[in-house]
Amino acid sequence: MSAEGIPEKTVRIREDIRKMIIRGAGKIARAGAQALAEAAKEYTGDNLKDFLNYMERVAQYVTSARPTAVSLPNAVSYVMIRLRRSTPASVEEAKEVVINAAESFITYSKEAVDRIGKLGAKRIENGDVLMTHCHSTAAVSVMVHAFNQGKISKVYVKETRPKLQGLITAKALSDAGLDVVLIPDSSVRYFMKRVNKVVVGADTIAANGAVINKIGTSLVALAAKEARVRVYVAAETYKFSPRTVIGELVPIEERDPREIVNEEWIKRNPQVRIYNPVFDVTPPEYIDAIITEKGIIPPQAAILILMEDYGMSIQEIMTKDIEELQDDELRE
Ligand code: RI2
Repeated sequence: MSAEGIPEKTVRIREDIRKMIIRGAGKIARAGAQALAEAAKEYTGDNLKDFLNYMERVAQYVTSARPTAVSLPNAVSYVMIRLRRSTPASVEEAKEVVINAAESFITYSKEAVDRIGKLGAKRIENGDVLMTHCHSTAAVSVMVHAFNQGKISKVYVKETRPKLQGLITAKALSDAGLDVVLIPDSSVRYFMKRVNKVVVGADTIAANGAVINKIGTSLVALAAKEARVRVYVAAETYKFSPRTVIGELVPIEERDPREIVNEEWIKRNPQVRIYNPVFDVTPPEYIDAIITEKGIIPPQAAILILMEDYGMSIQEIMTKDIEELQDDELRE
C-alpha cells in the first residue's frame, strides 16, 4: 500500500505509464483499466460507500499518470461510469462491476485495433510506398494488414527522436515481412517525394478533427500536403476527446530534458534552456481521413463520433459549466 492507500500493483502500473515503460495511447488505456481492476481486487474493506470513494481516488490517481493521450481518462471513465451507474448490494458486487468493465474495455480495445487494420488496408493500393512516424499499434495494424494483402512495396519509418519509438515500428514491420527503411527525422521532406501515403496513429483527436500525436507528426503532414501525399490517421474512438467539444485545449506533455541531452552536457551548459514537448497538433486540413473501428471518417466528422460515444458525458460537462455560472451569478 502507498501513502494514499493505493495498492502496490496499481502504483506500479501508473509508474510504468509515467516512465513510458508502458507506452502508446492504446496500451496505456488498457493498462489504466487494468490498474483499476487491480485496485478493486486488492480492496479489503466491506463498506460500500468507502469502496466507491476509494475507487474515485484511484481513478484520479491513475488518470494523472500522463496528460496528453485522452485514451487514458476515457478508459478510466469507461470503467467508472459503469461503477457509478450500477446498484451493487455489496463491496464484492461492486468489485465485480469494476473488474468486468475493465475486462470488456481491454477486449474492445484489442478488437478495435484489429478492425482498424482491416478497414485501413482498404485505403492502401497495390505498390504503395508509405511513411510513418513514432510507434502506433493502430498504424502498424493497417500496414501489416495491407502488406498481407500484397499491397505495400516499402515503408519509410522515421526514427522519432528523442525516444526513438520509430525503431520499435521498424522492427515490428520488418518482423512481419515488410520492406522497411529507417530514416532520420530531419529527412522527412527529402524522402516525401518517393512516398504516396502517410499512415500515423493518434494520442488524442479533438472535436474539430485536429490530431494530437507524437511531436513531428505535424511536420510530416505539412511535407505530405506540399507533395500532395495523402495522410491517414489510425485511431480507436476512445482517442476522441469529449472535453474539446467545449473548447478545452489538449495539454501537451513536456518531458525531462535528459531525454534530449545527457546530464553532463546540461551541467556544462547551464545557460542553455531545453524544452522537450512530446506531442504536437496537426490541423484537420492536413489530414485526409481518420480510420476508426467504427468506420473511416473525414477529420471534420470527429464531432459525430464524439456525440455518438460521449453524448451524455458532454451533456454533463456542459450542464456543470452552466450550473457553475448560475452559482457565480447568485453570489454576485
Ligand atoms: P497506439 C504514442 O505515444 C505515439 O504518439 C503513437 O502515435 C500513439 O501513442 C498511439 O499509439 P507515446 O506513448 O495506441 O509513445 O496506436 O508517447 O499504439
